Amino acid sequence: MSTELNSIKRVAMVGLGYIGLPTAALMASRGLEVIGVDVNQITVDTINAGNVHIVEPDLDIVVRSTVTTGNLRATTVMEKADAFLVAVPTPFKENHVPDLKYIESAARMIAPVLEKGNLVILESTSPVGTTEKLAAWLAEQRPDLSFPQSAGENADIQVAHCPERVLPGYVLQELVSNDRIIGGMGKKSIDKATALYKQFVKGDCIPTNARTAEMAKLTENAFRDTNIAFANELSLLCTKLDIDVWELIALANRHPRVNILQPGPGVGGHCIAVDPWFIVDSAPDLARMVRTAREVNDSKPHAVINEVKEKATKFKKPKIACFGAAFKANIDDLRESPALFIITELKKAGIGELVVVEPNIESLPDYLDGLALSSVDDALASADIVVGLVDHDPFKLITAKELSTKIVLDYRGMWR
Ligand code: SAJ
Repeated sequence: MSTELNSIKRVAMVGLGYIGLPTAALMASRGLEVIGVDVNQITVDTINAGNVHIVEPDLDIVVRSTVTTGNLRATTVMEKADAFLVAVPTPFKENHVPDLKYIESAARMIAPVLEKGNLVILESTSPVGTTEKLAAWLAEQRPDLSFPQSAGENADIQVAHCPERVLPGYVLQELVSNDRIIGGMGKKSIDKATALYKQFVKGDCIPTNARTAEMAKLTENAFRDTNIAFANELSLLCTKLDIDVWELIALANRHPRVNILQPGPGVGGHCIAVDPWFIVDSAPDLARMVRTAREVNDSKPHAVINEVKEKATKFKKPKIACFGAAFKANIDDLRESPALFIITELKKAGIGELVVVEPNIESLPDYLDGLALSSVDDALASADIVVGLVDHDPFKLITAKELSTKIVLDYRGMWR
């Protein structure tokens, strides 16, 4: 590999969240000098003290060791670097229109310190065309430098999109083992980005252009969303037809070419429930299946709420225990959680007495004021209706005997 390609020694990671921090720590553990840049002073202070602000297996160990060796340092102020990686949120605004304001402000932070020879990589999941927008925002602020959209291979600054594709709960492992899509704005950016990722990725680094890389990431999550929507639709059909949906899917999946995912109380998190809308927004008339899958999955929590309410009518003052508030099993992340939405709506409805069991968090959000967290045993001791919302490992240990006197609504198939 040429010296120019190996010239990345100092990396700035913009955004120290669920993706940025593990990636920054991993790169630092491979000997790169990594500056983590985040707008949140508390996040920066926490990391510089060798601690972490998110729950992810082994992340605390890697952060502590790389902060101790000095390879990882956090700051709120942008500094010069050889490569800039952007891992900021890409949420949507009203009507599911993508909101690129965090990428735009990352561009504003990076532009003043850019120097000839730098590489800028967008890792955030983004609508098609965002990498080109990022390059345009940088060019606007630095007319003294050339960028790939106008200067191609000879540009002073190279720009690429290398989407993250790691599963929360397995981030450090998947950052190394997953294949990485390297979507460049030209060959030189692909080569430079590949040289950087090769320092810590064991999977293949697969070259493509930036637009295809953007769409590939959205396609992966839309595929999963569609498959889960199919499972969720089956669960509604099975309730009506008096069939056990878990048994049905297990049987269908015995076919060598069928692989249906699992139904649940809805699809949550900040990826699968968001990213397909970026495809819909780019071509609303064409993305009919992607939109319908989103609508099916978004309707599932309402079906759950209706079912709980209906069961509750059997009691004067029902005691309802909700098991799980996170968006999926064995994590602490409440973002876009269907379980939390269901709990919130049940509380608003004011039916009976509500308790929540969520072993991965210390307290519920403030707006659920008055709702306390309960232990598994206390909740089981008093509940008339047990609602299984998240299949956390400790919940799977609850026995049929413990549930025998309860009305059980198991939306994860963990107590069958
Ligand atoms: N879910 C089901 N049934 C299933 C699988 C999942 O109801 O059979 C639900 C989960 O409970 C959760 C939601 O779907 O509420 C999303 O969970 P997930 O585990 O499918 O995905 P995420 O959001 O944690 O991570 C996804 C991953 N994408 C794919 O598997 C295609 C991950 O690889 C991406 O990196 C991540 O999105 C991302 O950052 O985009």
